[in-house]
Amino acid sequence: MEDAGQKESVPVPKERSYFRDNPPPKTLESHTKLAKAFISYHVRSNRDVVMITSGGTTVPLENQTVRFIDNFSAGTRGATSAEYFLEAGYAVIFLHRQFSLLPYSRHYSHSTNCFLDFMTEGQNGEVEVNPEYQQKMLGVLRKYNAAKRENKLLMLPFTTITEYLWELREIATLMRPLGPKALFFLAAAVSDFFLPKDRISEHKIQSSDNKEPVTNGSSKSETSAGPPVGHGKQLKIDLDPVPKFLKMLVDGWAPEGMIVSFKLETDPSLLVFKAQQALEKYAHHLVIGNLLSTRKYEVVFVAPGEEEHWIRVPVHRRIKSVTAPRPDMKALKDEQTTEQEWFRG
Ligand code: 9Z3
Repeated sequence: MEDAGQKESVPVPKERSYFRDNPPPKTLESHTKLAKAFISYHVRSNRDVVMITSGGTTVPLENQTVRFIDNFSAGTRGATSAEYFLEAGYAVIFLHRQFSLLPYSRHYSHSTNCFLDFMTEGQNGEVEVNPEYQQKMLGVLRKYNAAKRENKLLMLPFTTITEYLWELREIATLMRPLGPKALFFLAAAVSDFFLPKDRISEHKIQSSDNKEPVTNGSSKSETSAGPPVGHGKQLKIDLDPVPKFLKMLVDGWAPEGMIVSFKLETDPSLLVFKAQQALEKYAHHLVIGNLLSTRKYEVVFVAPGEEEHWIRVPVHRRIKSVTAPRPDMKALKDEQTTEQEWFRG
């Protein structure tokens, strides 16, 4: 209870206190500089710019992070979409989880083949691309080089949910001069929960109460009152909800931009409902819904005032399993054909 004479404290909105309490990443300044130059260049050339977010966001459990919670995403949707947006003439800011799939290199970096399998040794001991892969690699290489030459692809990595939100806020704000020529394509898997700065332990969380080092294979604590080494404590984690950043993006950071968000569910009966709910709550332009198990060959488009619209890859073009390792390069080729059909709708 407050004293009668005491001033009522004005609550700080959760969104604002999030950025006040969780410091920006060290890379923010350099990324902002790069993004500023990139955006100004494309404002001058009157080009559409899309910010694609891609990959999972982590929630560190320790400040010096040994353990973290992660959100599922390999970055396939984001990296593949980036290639198609570039082909459609957009400049792309690719805000991605570090070490997740990247546009163009994805064709080689995460294939079942080791990248060295694409190489062969030439007659004079030089390294060459295996003739089997040359034609396709040349096509990919040309597109990649064109994107670089024309300054149309800016890749910025993040790891944690906090880094992601800081970068998103900063870059979205920088994109404002683009007006309706700014598009946001939010494919990153964003954690709904996080551990606030003031509750994160600095060091690795210990699994036992023993504080003294073990000597000669026995611990002092084994003879004292504490539990013996090896008897683990339970770890209970109390997470806070991540503030609804989509609301901030739509209303504050990018009021003129077109915003496409993704909704990932595992329960089919929830997907469309949750997508519609997001649309009602945030009033943006499009939600693309997908289920974890079928995300590679079907998605549902949910737009304001329209019937939901499913896009499905025909059954004969689907790869057998989205999780099993691909047995050979044929499967990789099939997957790429599949994704082209997805994009063509
Ligand atoms: C997605 O639904 C993406 O399509 C996938 C792509 C993560 C499934 P992969 O990278 O997978 O190809 O392996 N993203 C989830 C988007 C998300 O987390 N949305 C949040 C929400 O709906 C905020 S916009 O609350």
